[in-house]
Amino acid sequence: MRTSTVRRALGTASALLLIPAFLGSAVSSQAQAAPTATAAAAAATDCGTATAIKKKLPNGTTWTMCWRMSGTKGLVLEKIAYQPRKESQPIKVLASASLAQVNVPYDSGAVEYNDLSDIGFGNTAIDIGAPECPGGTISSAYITQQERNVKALCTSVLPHGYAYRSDIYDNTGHQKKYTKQGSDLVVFSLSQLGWYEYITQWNFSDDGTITAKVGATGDLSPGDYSGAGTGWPIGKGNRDYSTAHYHSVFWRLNFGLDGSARAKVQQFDTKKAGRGTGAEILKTTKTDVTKELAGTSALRRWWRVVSTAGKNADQHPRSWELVQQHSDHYDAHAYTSKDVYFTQYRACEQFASGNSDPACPVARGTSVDKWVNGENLTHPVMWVNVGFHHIPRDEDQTPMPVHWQGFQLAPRDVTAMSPLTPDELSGGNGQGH
Ligand SMILES: [Cu+2]
Repeated sequence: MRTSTVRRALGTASALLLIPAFLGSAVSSQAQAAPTATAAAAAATDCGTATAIKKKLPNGTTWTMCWRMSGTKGLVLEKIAYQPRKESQPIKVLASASLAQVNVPYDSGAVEYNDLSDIGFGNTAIDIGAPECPGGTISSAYITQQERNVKALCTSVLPHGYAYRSDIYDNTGHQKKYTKQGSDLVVFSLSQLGWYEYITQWNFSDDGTITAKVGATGDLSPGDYSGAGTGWPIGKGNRDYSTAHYHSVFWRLNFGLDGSARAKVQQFDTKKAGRGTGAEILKTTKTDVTKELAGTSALRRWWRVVSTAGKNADQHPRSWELVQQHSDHYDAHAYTSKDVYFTQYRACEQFASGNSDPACPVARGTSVDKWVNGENLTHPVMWVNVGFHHIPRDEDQTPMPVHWQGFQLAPRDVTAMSPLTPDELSGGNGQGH
């Protein structure tokens, strides 16, 4: 079969797409979390009109943050802090984190969508049903555009398998097995834009790793069929070619490392430097990124944001490393042709493209590539672009299996040892090993 035989119930989101006049007003609308019984808790953690989340995971790590729904950006997380088991205070990581654009151009050249700035992930938020949030808690937010409370956020704790495993000998010569299972605090929201449904998800692991990802599911658009070359035959024979397209997803990360907006950015590259006795010699060099940067991924290249305000117990500055897996960036737009941007913070710069905040000078342009213009980087904002070129397949017919794209922030020297290390091993093995 093919997807055109399926009809989606005409919910709010589908209706939005049919009414072009709606689009203009959607851009400026901001949904706010409704006042609830958790208001007192929010105030206690200084969330303002947002709502607090505080969760202690089974291995002792506590994550705290505030959440709210923006009409355009969807789920916005603020004041994200990480408190490993033996830390007396939460370690502040991010002042805010959210999506910054979802750009979907079709290979046929017929259409292109900018889902955040044109339509909005919060405006199109849909209710999460209890079976979709197993073992978790569903929280509501008032969505202005829909004039109702939407069951917009699922918060749960999910296992993620091995944290570690090691068979080692102790100092009496006895072998001992250390093994631990890890878990994540998982928060997600759902948005229904036309035929697609997007899952905006963040996993906060007990070892400090933050995983941001967007899942696309729902249905292939029955209106976007083309021919061989720009589409893939779906269903019987070679009649219906579902058009290939890109999903370029942007995230905007405003760091507040150890409570300070000031942070440093560094790029690392590893290159061959000759031949050793048994293998190639690889040398890793560090480049301080002191000015705004539009970065391109490469093998053996990575970036980190380094705290100017906090060190771990080994006197290493705390930092968070950007871990990008595969990304197929779309090179037809300047702003989608890079993998990461670091720009000097400006409050009016919130969307990677279609940034129409009147507080931003018109001359600065409306996309993130334009904002990289040589300014000193003292308060860096990281924009992560992860592209996925989706060539449909028979299996993608309704309901389309979720395809995910995202990145991670991994702690690098945030604590002197992993917070999951057993106390008896916490003396470390780095020095004099
Ligand atoms: Cu797709």
